[in-house]
Amino acid sequence: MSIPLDTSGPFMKDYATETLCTWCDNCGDYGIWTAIKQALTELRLHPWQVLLCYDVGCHGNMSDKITAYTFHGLHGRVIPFAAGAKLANPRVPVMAFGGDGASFSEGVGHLVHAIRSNYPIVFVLHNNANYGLTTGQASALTWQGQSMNSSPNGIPERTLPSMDFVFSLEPTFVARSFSGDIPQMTEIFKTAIGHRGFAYVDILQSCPTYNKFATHKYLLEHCKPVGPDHDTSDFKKARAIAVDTSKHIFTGLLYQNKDVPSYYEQLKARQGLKTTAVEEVKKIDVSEWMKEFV
Ligand SMILES: Cc1ncc(C[n+]2csc(CCOP(=O)(O)OP(=O)(O)O)c2C)c(N)n1
Repeated sequence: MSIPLDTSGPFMKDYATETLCTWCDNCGDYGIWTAIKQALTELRLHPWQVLLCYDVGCHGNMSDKITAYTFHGLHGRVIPFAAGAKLANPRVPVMAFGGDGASFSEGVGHLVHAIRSNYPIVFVLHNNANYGLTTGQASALTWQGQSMNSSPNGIPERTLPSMDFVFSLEPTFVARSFSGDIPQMTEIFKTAIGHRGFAYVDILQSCPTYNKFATHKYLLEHCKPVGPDHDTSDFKKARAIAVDTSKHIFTGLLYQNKDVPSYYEQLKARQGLKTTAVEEVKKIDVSEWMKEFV
């Protein structure tokens, strides 16, 4: 008996582009890129049904290596772009991607308020613990004492405890994976896209060129998926296992609260409306105002 071919799609190849990848050999961005395409395909989302927003950095160069609606913004500013787009058209799943440099220095204020506001978007942290694109300067997440290109004698500051910081803001969704685990990342992205509010996804990303401490091998040896008994609704426990990486780095869906309404759901002016803001502005005739600019 022959098996009928599924011709309905979408397929991984629909997300491909002809642009050559310029990431270093063995860069963790390859794994993250693959998992995103896999997750969107498994959710049966077509490239024209999703918006992928990129920050500036090595990871940001993914914006032209994937077919979808993509947006490549300014360094540290991906969250406001992504949130704005989602609020204008909440029917479209929106994912925002940022490096640890962008997200915990330049754009840290946006991250704080995105978690506080519970914007209904997915945020993926490409956590390679350095500023990759500008050739390996220390970020707030570089391990203390590590010698980096900007600080050959080792960085003096404490490493920012990013997970504790995120949990202190009472997030509604926190997951962690590493760039070598494509099946786990795929599952996490799928769950994150289905989350009601702001989904924070920390991907520990190997950077073979500049990060000589949290290497692919190190991550492979230390990352440990949470077991089936892990209670994702237990905030205290999730925070504790997220923060304590002394023995294992626990990965998987760490915490989810499905009861907190998203920012959009809280907007009184949007309640009960069947239309989106994008549809509504189309009905406004701006031709008279535009004459001022001619
Ligand atoms: C406001 C601003 N500050 C600094 C830069 C320069 N810059 C471009 S990419 C980059 C490093 C990006 O590092 P990260 O955000 O961690 O992403 P990665 O390259 O590691 O993926 C920097 C400092 C910039 N473009 N804009």
